[in-house]
Amino acid sequence: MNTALAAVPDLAGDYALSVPTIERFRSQGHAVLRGCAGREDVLAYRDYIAGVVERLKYEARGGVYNTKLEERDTYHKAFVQLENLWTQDEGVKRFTFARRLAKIAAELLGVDGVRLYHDQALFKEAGGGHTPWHQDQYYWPIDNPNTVTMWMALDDCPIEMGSLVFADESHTAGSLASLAISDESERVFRDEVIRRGLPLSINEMNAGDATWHYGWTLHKAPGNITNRERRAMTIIYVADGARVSEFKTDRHPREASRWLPGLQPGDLVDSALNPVLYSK
Ligand SMILES: O=C(O)CCC(=O)C(=O)O
Repeated sequence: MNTALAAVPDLAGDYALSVPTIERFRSQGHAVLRGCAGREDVLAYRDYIAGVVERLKYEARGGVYNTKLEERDTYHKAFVQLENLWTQDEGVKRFTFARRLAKIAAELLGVDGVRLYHDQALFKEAGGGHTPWHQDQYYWPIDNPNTVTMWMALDDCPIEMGSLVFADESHTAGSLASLAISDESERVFRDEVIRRGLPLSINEMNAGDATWHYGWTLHKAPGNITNRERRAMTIIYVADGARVSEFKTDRHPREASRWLPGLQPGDLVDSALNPVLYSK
Protein backbone atom coordinates (compact mmCIF):
# COMPACT_ATOMS: atom_id res chain seq x y z
CA MET A 1 0.00 0.00 0.00
CA ASN A 2 1.43 3.47 -0.80
CA THR A 3 2.05 5.82 2.12
CA ALA A 4 -0.60 8.38 1.10
CA LEU A 5 -3.23 5.64 0.97
CA ALA A 6 -2.11 4.29 4.34
CA ALA A 7 -2.78 7.76 5.85
CA VAL A 8 -6.51 7.80 5.09
CA PRO A 9 -8.69 6.34 7.86
CA ASP A 10 -11.65 3.96 7.68
CA LEU A 11 -14.35 6.13 9.34
CA ALA A 12 -15.80 2.87 10.60
CA GLY A 13 -17.02 3.75 14.12
CA ASP A 14 -20.68 4.70 14.61
CA TYR A 15 -22.00 8.27 14.83
CA ALA A 16 -24.61 8.84 17.54
CA LEU A 17 -27.72 10.26 15.88
CA SER A 18 -30.47 11.39 18.21
CA VAL A 19 -34.17 10.86 17.48
CA PRO A 20 -34.89 14.65 17.50
CA THR A 21 -32.14 15.15 14.90
CA ILE A 22 -33.64 12.47 12.67
CA GLU A 23 -37.11 13.96 13.09
CA ARG A 24 -35.83 17.43 12.28
CA PHE A 25 -34.10 16.13 9.14
CA ARG A 26 -37.33 14.55 7.95
CA SER A 27 -39.47 17.60 8.65
CA GLN A 28 -37.02 20.30 7.49
CA GLY A 29 -35.51 18.28 4.63
CA HIS A 30 -31.94 18.85 5.80
CA ALA A 31 -29.67 18.62 8.84
CA VAL A 32 -26.18 19.62 9.84
CA LEU A 33 -24.30 16.91 11.73
CA ARG A 34 -21.19 18.09 13.52
CA GLY A 35 -18.05 16.00 13.48
CA CYS A 36 -19.10 13.22 11.09
CA ALA A 37 -15.34 12.86 10.67
CA GLY A 38 -12.88 13.79 13.43
CA ARG A 39 -10.48 16.66 12.77
CA GLU A 40 -7.39 14.54 12.20
CA ASP A 41 -9.28 12.14 9.93
CA VAL A 42 -10.88 14.85 7.80
CA LEU A 43 -7.61 16.71 7.35
CA ALA A 44 -5.98 13.49 6.13
CA TYR A 45 -8.84 13.10 3.64
CA ARG A 46 -8.71 16.76 2.66
CA ASP A 47 -5.07 16.55 1.62
CA TYR A 48 -5.59 13.20 -0.04
CA ILE A 49 -8.73 14.15 -2.02
CA ALA A 50 -7.22 17.53 -2.97
CA GLY A 51 -4.30 15.63 -4.51
CA VAL A 52 -6.65 13.41 -6.52
CA VAL A 53 -8.69 16.41 -7.72
CA GLU A 54 -5.55 18.29 -8.73
CA ARG A 55 -4.38 15.26 -10.71
CA LEU A 56 -7.66 14.76 -12.56
CA LYS A 57 -9.37 18.13 -12.90
CA TYR A 58 -7.60 19.48 -15.98
CA GLU A 59 -8.81 16.56 -18.10
CA ALA A 60 -12.38 16.78 -16.76
CA ARG A 61 -15.42 18.35 -18.45
CA GLY A 62 -13.73 19.06 -21.74
CA GLY A 63 -10.86 20.93 -20.10
CA VAL A 64 -13.06 23.74 -18.72
CA TYR A 65 -10.97 24.00 -15.54
CA ASN A 66 -7.98 25.09 -17.61
CA THR A 67 -9.85 28.32 -18.38
CA LYS A 68 -10.09 31.41 -16.18
CA LEU A 69 -13.10 31.65 -13.87
CA GLU A 70 -14.40 34.77 -15.60
CA GLU A 71 -14.50 32.96 -18.95
CA ARG A 72 -16.78 30.17 -17.68
CA ASP A 73 -20.58 29.94 -17.50
CA THR A 74 -22.45 30.12 -14.18
CA TYR A 75 -22.34 26.35 -13.68
CA HIS A 76 -18.59 26.04 -14.15
CA LYS A 77 -17.85 29.15 -12.07
CA ALA A 78 -19.68 27.55 -9.14
CA PHE A 79 -17.34 24.63 -8.52
CA VAL A 80 -14.79 22.20 -9.81
CA GLN A 81 -16.84 19.01 -9.97
CA LEU A 82 -15.38 15.51 -10.27
CA GLU A 83 -17.79 12.60 -10.02
CA ASN A 84 -17.46 8.95 -9.06
CA LEU A 85 -13.90 9.49 -7.91
CA TRP A 86 -14.18 6.20 -6.00
CA THR A 87 -13.89 4.36 -9.30
CA GLN A 88 -10.55 6.05 -9.96
CA ASP A 89 -8.80 5.98 -6.62
CA GLU A 90 -8.61 3.50 -3.72
CA GLY A 91 -8.28 6.21 -1.04
CA VAL A 92 -11.39 8.03 -2.23
CA LYS A 93 -13.17 4.68 -2.37
CA ARG A 94 -12.42 4.24 1.33
CA PHE A 95 -14.14 7.59 2.02
CA THR A 96 -17.14 6.93 -0.23
CA PHE A 97 -17.63 3.43 1.17
CA ALA A 98 -17.29 4.57 4.81
CA ARG A 99 -19.73 2.53 6.88
CA ARG A 100 -20.22 5.34 9.39
CA LEU A 101 -21.54 7.73 6.76
CA ALA A 102 -23.73 5.16 5.03
CA LYS A 103 -25.26 4.14 8.36
CA ILE A 104 -26.15 7.78 9.07
CA ALA A 105 -27.81 7.92 5.63
CA ALA A 106 -29.88 4.80 6.40
CA GLU A 107 -30.92 6.12 9.81
CA LEU A 108 -31.92 9.51 8.45
CA LEU A 109 -33.96 7.88 5.69
CA GLY A 110 -35.39 5.26 8.06
CA VAL A 111 -34.41 2.28 5.90
CA ASP A 112 -32.54 -0.98 6.46
CA GLY A 113 -29.97 -0.35 3.74
CA VAL A 114 -28.60 2.24 1.34
CA ARG A 115 -26.84 2.06 -2.01
CA LEU A 116 -24.47 4.48 -3.65
CA TYR A 117 -25.76 6.68 -6.46
CA HIS A 118 -22.49 8.53 -6.95
CA ASP A 119 -19.90 10.59 -5.13
CA GLN A 120 -18.49 13.95 -6.16
CA ALA A 121 -15.78 16.37 -5.11
CA LEU A 122 -17.12 19.93 -5.23
CA PHE A 123 -14.38 22.51 -4.82
CA LYS A 124 -15.47 26.13 -4.96
CA GLU A 125 -12.38 28.03 -6.01
CA ALA A 126 -11.26 31.28 -4.36
CA GLY A 127 -13.49 33.89 -6.00
CA GLY A 128 -15.77 31.11 -7.34
CA GLY A 129 -19.35 31.98 -8.20
CA HIS A 130 -22.58 31.15 -6.39
CA THR A 131 -24.27 27.78 -6.81
CA PRO A 132 -27.77 28.59 -8.11
CA TRP A 133 -30.91 27.28 -6.39
CA HIS A 134 -31.69 23.73 -7.50
CA GLN A 135 -33.13 20.34 -6.56
CA ASP A 136 -30.66 17.45 -6.99
CA GLN A 137 -33.30 14.87 -7.80
CA TYR A 138 -34.26 16.69 -11.00
CA TYR A 139 -31.13 15.02 -12.41
CA TRP A 140 -31.80 11.52 -11.12
CA PRO A 141 -33.98 8.90 -12.85
CA ILE A 142 -34.97 7.36 -9.52
CA ASP A 143 -38.58 6.57 -8.60
CA ASN A 144 -38.19 7.16 -4.86
CA PRO A 145 -37.89 10.40 -2.84
CA ASN A 146 -35.93 8.56 -0.14
CA THR A 147 -32.54 9.80 -1.34
CA VAL A 148 -29.99 11.88 0.53
CA THR A 149 -26.90 13.88 -0.34
CA MET A 150 -24.13 14.17 2.23
CA TRP A 151 -21.93 17.26 1.78
CA MET A 152 -18.85 17.21 3.99
CA ALA A 153 -16.71 20.30 4.50
CA LEU A 154 -13.06 19.30 4.11
CA ASP A 155 -12.02 22.79 5.22
CA ASP A 156 -13.48 25.04 7.88
CA CYS A 157 -16.13 26.81 5.85
CA PRO A 158 -17.56 30.13 6.99
CA ILE A 159 -20.61 31.37 5.12
CA GLU A 160 -18.60 33.69 2.90
CA MET A 161 -16.73 30.67 1.53
CA GLY A 162 -19.87 29.08 0.13
CA SER A 163 -21.64 27.04 2.80
CA LEU A 164 -24.96 25.52 1.61
CA VAL A 165 -28.28 27.35 2.09
CA PHE A 166 -31.45 25.25 2.40
CA ALA A 167 -35.12 26.16 1.96
CA ASP A 168 -36.86 24.51 4.92
CA GLU A 169 -39.56 21.93 4.11
CA SER A 170 -39.09 22.43 0.36
CA HIS A 171 -38.65 18.65 -0.11
CA THR A 172 -42.30 18.01 0.78
CA ALA A 173 -43.46 19.43 -2.57
CA GLY A 174 -41.38 17.03 -4.72
CA SER A 175 -40.37 18.55 -8.04
CA LEU A 176 -40.97 22.31 -7.98
CA ALA A 177 -39.79 22.91 -11.56
CA SER A 178 -37.92 20.84 -14.10
CA LEU A 179 -34.72 22.90 -14.13
CA ALA A 180 -31.01 22.16 -14.17
CA ILE A 181 -28.56 24.37 -12.24
CA SER A 182 -28.53 27.62 -14.21
CA ASP A 183 -29.34 31.31 -14.10
CA GLU A 184 -32.94 30.30 -14.81
CA SER A 185 -33.10 27.87 -11.87
CA GLU A 186 -31.75 30.63 -9.62
CA ARG A 187 -34.49 33.02 -10.77
CA VAL A 188 -37.41 30.58 -10.77
CA PHE A 189 -36.61 28.89 -7.45
CA ARG A 190 -35.78 32.19 -5.72
CA ASP A 191 -39.26 33.42 -6.68
CA GLU A 192 -40.75 30.12 -5.50
CA VAL A 193 -39.01 30.39 -2.12
CA ILE A 194 -40.40 33.91 -1.71
CA ARG A 195 -43.89 32.95 -2.94
CA ARG A 196 -44.07 30.04 -0.49
CA GLY A 197 -42.47 32.04 2.34
CA LEU A 198 -39.96 29.26 2.99
CA PRO A 199 -37.47 30.01 5.81
CA LEU A 200 -33.79 29.55 4.92
CA SER A 201 -31.12 27.74 6.91
CA ILE A 202 -27.36 28.19 6.59
CA ASN A 203 -24.55 26.90 8.78
CA GLU A 204 -20.97 27.83 9.47
CA MET A 205 -19.12 24.56 8.98
CA ASN A 206 -15.99 23.15 10.53
CA ALA A 207 -13.95 20.59 8.62
CA GLY A 208 -15.57 17.19 9.22
CA ASP A 209 -19.09 18.60 9.71
CA ALA A 210 -21.57 17.47 7.08
CA THR A 211 -24.93 18.67 5.86
CA TRP A 212 -27.47 16.10 4.71
CA HIS A 213 -30.40 16.91 2.45
CA TYR A 214 -33.10 15.01 0.60
CA GLY A 215 -32.95 14.83 -3.19
CA TRP A 216 -35.91 17.21 -3.48
CA THR A 217 -34.70 19.80 -0.93
CA LEU A 218 -34.08 23.16 -2.58
CA HIS A 219 -30.62 24.48 -1.89
CA LYS A 220 -27.95 26.86 -3.12
CA ALA A 221 -24.61 28.28 -2.00
CA PRO A 222 -23.22 31.80 -2.02
CA GLY A 223 -20.04 32.54 -3.98
CA ASN A 224 -16.66 32.13 -2.33
CA ILE A 225 -15.46 35.65 -1.61
CA THR A 226 -12.39 34.49 0.32
CA ASN A 227 -8.98 33.82 -1.15
CA ARG A 228 -9.08 30.15 -0.13
CA GLU A 229 -10.66 27.24 -1.94
CA ARG A 230 -13.75 25.67 -0.34
CA ARG A 231 -13.21 21.95 -0.60
CA ALA A 232 -16.14 19.59 -0.07
CA MET A 233 -16.81 15.92 -0.74
CA THR A 234 -20.30 14.61 -1.30
CA ILE A 235 -21.92 11.18 -1.41
CA ILE A 236 -25.41 10.53 -2.75
CA TYR A 237 -27.27 7.56 -1.25
CA VAL A 238 -30.52 5.94 -2.31
CA ALA A 239 -32.69 3.65 -0.21
CA ASP A 240 -31.99 0.01 -1.09
CA GLY A 241 -35.01 -1.18 -3.09
CA ALA A 242 -35.42 2.07 -5.07
CA ARG A 243 -36.12 1.55 -8.76
CA VAL A 244 -35.17 3.37 -11.93
CA SER A 245 -37.98 5.75 -12.90
CA GLU A 246 -39.42 6.42 -16.32
CA PHE A 247 -37.13 8.80 -18.18
CA LYS A 248 -38.91 12.13 -17.65
CA THR A 249 -36.37 14.58 -19.06
CA ASP A 250 -33.99 14.61 -22.02
CA ARG A 251 -31.17 14.24 -19.52
CA HIS A 252 -32.40 11.08 -17.84
CA PRO A 253 -31.16 8.50 -20.40
CA ARG A 254 -27.66 10.00 -20.21
CA GLU A 255 -27.74 10.20 -16.41
CA ALA A 256 -28.89 6.56 -16.24
CA SER A 257 -26.10 5.39 -18.52
CA ARG A 258 -23.51 7.14 -16.33
CA TRP A 259 -24.72 6.23 -12.84
CA LEU A 260 -26.97 3.20 -13.46
CA PRO A 261 -25.24 1.42 -16.36
CA GLY A 262 -27.25 -1.37 -17.93
CA LEU A 263 -30.45 -0.52 -16.05
CA GLN A 264 -33.82 0.36 -17.55
CA PRO A 265 -36.91 2.05 -16.09
CA GLY A 266 -38.51 -0.30 -13.56
CA ASP A 267 -35.23 -2.07 -12.66
CA LEU A 268 -33.92 -2.07 -9.11
CA VAL A 269 -31.09 0.44 -8.58
CA ASP A 270 -28.40 -2.22 -8.27
CA SER A 271 -25.85 -1.81 -11.06
CA ALA A 272 -22.15 -2.45 -10.47
CA LEU A 273 -21.85 1.29 -9.67
CA ASN A 274 -24.52 1.11 -6.93
CA PRO A 275 -23.11 -1.16 -4.22
CA VAL A 276 -24.89 -1.54 -0.90
CA LEU A 277 -22.85 0.68 1.44
CA TYR A 278 -24.79 -0.18 4.58
CA SER A 279 -27.26 -2.86 5.50
CA LYS A 280 -28.64 -3.60 9.00
O1 LIG B 1 -21.12 22.62 -3.23
C1 LIG B 1 -21.96 23.35 -3.76
O2 LIG B 1 -21.76 24.55 -3.98
C2 LIG B 1 -23.29 22.80 -4.14
C3 LIG B 1 -23.49 21.43 -3.58
C4 LIG B 1 -24.79 20.81 -3.94
O3 LIG B 1 -25.63 21.41 -4.55
C5 LIG B 1 -25.02 19.44 -3.54
O4 LIG B 1 -24.12 18.77 -3.01
O5 LIG B 1 -26.14 18.94 -3.75
